[in-house]
Parts: sequence; structure tokens; C-alpha cells
Amino acid sequence: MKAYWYDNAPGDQRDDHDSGRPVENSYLESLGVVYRRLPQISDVDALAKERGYKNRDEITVSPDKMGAIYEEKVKSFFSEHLHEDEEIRYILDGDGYFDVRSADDAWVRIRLQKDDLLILPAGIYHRFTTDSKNYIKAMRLFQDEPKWTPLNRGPDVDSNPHRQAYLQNRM
Ligand code: KMT
Ligand code: NI
Repeated sequence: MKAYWYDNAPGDQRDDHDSGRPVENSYLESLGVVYRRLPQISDVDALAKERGYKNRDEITVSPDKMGAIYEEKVKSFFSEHLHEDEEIRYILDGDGYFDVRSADDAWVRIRLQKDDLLILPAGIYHRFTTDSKNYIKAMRLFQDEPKWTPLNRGPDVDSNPHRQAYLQNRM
């Protein structure tokens, strides 16, 4: 894992966009973002149990697996959104970037690779992209039914109760 301020330069979303300014783990925690490196799947199982996560699935984001819809998918993952539940991702193979909004609405880029687990709190604005190698395999953990509904940023979503609760707790 490596976290840094996004450089906002134009160009492919899959480039690293590293401004050279690192972001500390303590800052991520202030946003409610939790990172763990968990080389043992038993540690993932324990975390899931502790948080009451009963279900999981695996997704491979790559042209090989997704075929013609790959580019479209990668674009849709990269539109800024939030969820009404926390989002837990555990990287099984490959690499990718999660971008999260800082307290003052700048992008923090979080590079994830194998064995990295990331928890995004409900209500945080974020987006995802593969990197230039176009391959990531991730486990998605969920408490009950899979509910990945992305709520794209806009006035309605800004006033969503989960967004408001996030701002109350974190900002
Ligand atoms: C998300 O929420 O954008 C995703 O689940 C992307 C695929 S998981 C690496
Ligand atoms: Ni998401």
C-alpha cells in the first residue's frame, strides 16, 4: 500500500498520478479509512467475523475476464460515488487504485496490491481504477446481501443521510 496526494494532471486514470507528497496512515484514519496488510487469509476471516461480515465474493477486473465491457466498467468504477454501507476490499492479485476525498475535497490516491485490505466507511466519496497493467483480483466482503449500489456525486447524494452522518462523525 502506498498513499499520496493525487496530482490532478490530465492523462490516463491508470497512470500513477503521484504528486510526490505522501499521505500518512493517521490521516487516512481521520477520514475513517482503515488499511491492513493481511498475508494470511485466516486474518481476513477473523476481521470478517469480528465485523459481522457473513458473505464474500471475488471479482477480477481485466480485459481477459470482462472482454468488451472492460473499458466501460473501468470508467464506471472511476465515477465519483459513495455507498450507504462500508466497502471492504481484499486484494488477492494484481494492483489498483482507490481514490478517496480528503476533508477539504482533494483526492488521496491509495495504491493497493496483493494482501492489502481496505475499509472505506459508508458515506465517503471515492472512485476506483485498475493501473496500467489492467489486472486486479479482489475479494468483496459484505454483511448480508451484496449491495454495491454506487450513488454518484450530486446535490441529492450530498444530502443523503449516510453522507451527512459521515460528515458529522469525521469532518
Ligand atoms: C468499487 O467499489 O469500485 C469496486 O468494487 C471496484 C472493483 S474491486 C477492486
Ligand atoms: Ni465504491
